[in-house]
Amino acid sequence: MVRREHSFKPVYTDTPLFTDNQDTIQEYFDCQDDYVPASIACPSSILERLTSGNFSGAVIVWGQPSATESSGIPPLITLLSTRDNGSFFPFGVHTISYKAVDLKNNIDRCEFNVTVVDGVQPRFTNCPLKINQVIDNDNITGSVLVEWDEPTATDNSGVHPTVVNETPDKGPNFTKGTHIITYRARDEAGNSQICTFNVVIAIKKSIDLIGKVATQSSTYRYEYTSDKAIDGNKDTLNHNEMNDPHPWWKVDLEDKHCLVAVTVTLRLNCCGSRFNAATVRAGESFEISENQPCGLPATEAQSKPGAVIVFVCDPPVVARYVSIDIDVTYPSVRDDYLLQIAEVKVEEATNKECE
Ligand SMILES: [Ca+2]
Ligand SMILES: [Ca+2]
Repeated sequence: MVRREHSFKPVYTDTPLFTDNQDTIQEYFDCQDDYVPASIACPSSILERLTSGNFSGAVIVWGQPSATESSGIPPLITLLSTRDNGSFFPFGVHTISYKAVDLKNNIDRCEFNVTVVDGVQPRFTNCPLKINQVIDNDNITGSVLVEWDEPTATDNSGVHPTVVNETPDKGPNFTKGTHIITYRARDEAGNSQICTFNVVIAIKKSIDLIGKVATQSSTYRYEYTSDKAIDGNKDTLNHNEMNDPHPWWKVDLEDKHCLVAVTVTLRLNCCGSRFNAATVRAGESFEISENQPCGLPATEAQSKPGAVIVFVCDPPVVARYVSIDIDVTYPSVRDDYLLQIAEVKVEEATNKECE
């Protein structure tokens, strides 16, 4: 039996280095005074949280691990992980490990974590704008169908976020008032973004136009004055002069109203096509050209004798004046264009959707 007393550290080897008198293996140590085998120290774990940009991970750089042993010859350091220092790391936790091997094939290992966190909110690619709807004053259900395109969203992670409506869904049960609709998109990391819009339901009612002051660009004959378009009688009508270069008709509502629709009933028995390209305007200006159109100009298909044509003001418009004029520059306008209107109906909202 060999007994040694030294201040060295043992190093394990594959074969016995010596035996005792009975050929019994007693020690497997290669004993070298003051030799300290390889020792490696990894950098601290890294936490990277993205808060902006459209990236699904991040490029991560860390400091090289340090390794020592007592001979003064640096151990060989090898990266054991598949991801390199300075490479792209997708969101998640990645364990990085190294080993150090010294001249005597002593091995030491170390590891640390690289964690990349998605802190970027999803982004809505479409979110409806304010929706205005009107229901008639005499609607017995008091509700109206409202529909919209489903909002959609994307996320920097490349994974589609979940999109959930947290408020009333589209459908037939919208009652008067302002309804705030909120959709929420949430990514896998829990970041969320909202899409919100208002659905404003107005109860519409007609403004009594009888007795209001109406004017027009020209009058064909005395029985076709401007007031005939608002006298409550569909057998009477206004009528501009033939060859009026820009026929128009206008009514003064006397006060400002929040208008949602203007309905025009054409002369019953004749000449509907003359109304083609007629434009309804509403606004606060006495000059009709300064007011915004409600809806699109009348089409040839709409312009029939006795036709009832609805011009929707969407969004509702604050107006004191409502006018109708022919856009004489319209490509399909006829040579004999002029206004022959049996009745005009103007409808306003009763709540505050003009605000
Ligand atoms: Ca995200
Ligand atoms: Ca009339």
